[in-house]
Amino acid sequence: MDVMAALALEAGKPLVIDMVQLEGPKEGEVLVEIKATGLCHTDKFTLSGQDPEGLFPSILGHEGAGIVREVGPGVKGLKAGDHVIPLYTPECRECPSCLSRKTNLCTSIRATQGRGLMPDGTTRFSYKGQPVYHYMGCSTFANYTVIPEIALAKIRPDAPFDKVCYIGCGVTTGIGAVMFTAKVEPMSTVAVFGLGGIGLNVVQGARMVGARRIIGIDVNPAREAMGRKFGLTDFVNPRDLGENGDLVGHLIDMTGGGLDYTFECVGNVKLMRQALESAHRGWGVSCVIGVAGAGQEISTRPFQLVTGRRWIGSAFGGARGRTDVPRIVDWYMEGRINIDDLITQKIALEDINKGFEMMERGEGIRTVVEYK
Ligand code: AHE
Ligand code: ZN
Repeated sequence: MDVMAALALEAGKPLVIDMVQLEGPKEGEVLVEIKATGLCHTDKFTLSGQDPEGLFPSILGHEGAGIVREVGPGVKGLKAGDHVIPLYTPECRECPSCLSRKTNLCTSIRATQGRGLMPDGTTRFSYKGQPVYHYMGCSTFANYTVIPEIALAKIRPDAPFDKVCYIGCGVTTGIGAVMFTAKVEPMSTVAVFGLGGIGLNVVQGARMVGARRIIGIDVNPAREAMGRKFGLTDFVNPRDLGENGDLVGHLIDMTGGGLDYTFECVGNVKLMRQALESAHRGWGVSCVIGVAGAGQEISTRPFQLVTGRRWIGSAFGGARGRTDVPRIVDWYMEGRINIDDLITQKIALEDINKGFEMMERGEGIRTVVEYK
């Protein structure tokens, strides 16, 4: 079938909006009509050419929501008409990782997913007769896509696509890192490095679990007001500390010894070190969420770890997608989490490059593409 897509033909070039061809679902796969998709920094990162797994030509996008239109042979848990959120971290419930109960990083299809292919090693998309790669197993920058059943969370039918698509990445990544990965306790102190589309969700997650102090750190002063709306109690702009300002020392002074939990939400390795070193001696936990460019490395003095700080990381907020994503949709529908105020732009697919330009300029928090 012909579907409309934003194609990433080459690294560093704008996306091309055009008709592409999509084959129907094969064994264990599902055809989904995507109704809305968020634009995430990771799409921009991969488009820039910095993602070692980045493949071209491909159809990017991994933060979507839509409706099942057709199921392939062997699909048992979904039927046409079901509302779903694609999962770049699937949940097969059968692989050693899923069965371990120690991680959300299902391994059953990770190898083919990382090579831009469906589990059988082929692609469903093509353009001008040439294969086009899938992206993160989702490819939500197309109005129809094919996704394995194990990478789809079935959600309630009354949830609005243009809001809950954000649960497909940013919301779950931020709130989940607090609740599922770090397991922040009530009355904790928390610092959030980077108040963007992930960081603000860390802030609201920290508020939900009853953190008593939530310090936001961002070089953009406009983020303070938004942060306070989501639960920030303090805001620090590192630029206000002067050229050689000591951010770590400042945070340690503010908290009388350091934070119980810190979260790095930017993907900047210097910030990751500062986040670790501003965690409290003896028990502070620092969680890396931001995705750093190819070849980047983190460092600190071993002394920081010997003295009891723990450095951890979180992918998709530690959420088991098919189990946890429908619950998070419920939280939104019950008014427990705020997504509406984080979606600052809604655009048509034709304007997707303008959406990425706005992201580049740091304008707004989340842009959502709504398919007509
Ligand atoms: N090549 C990676 C993209 C980079 C990456 O690390 N992605 C994060 C999610 S960022 C969401 O905005 C991730 O958790 N990936 C899961 C994994 O298994 O690598 C990719 O995902 O394709
Ligand atoms: Zn994302």
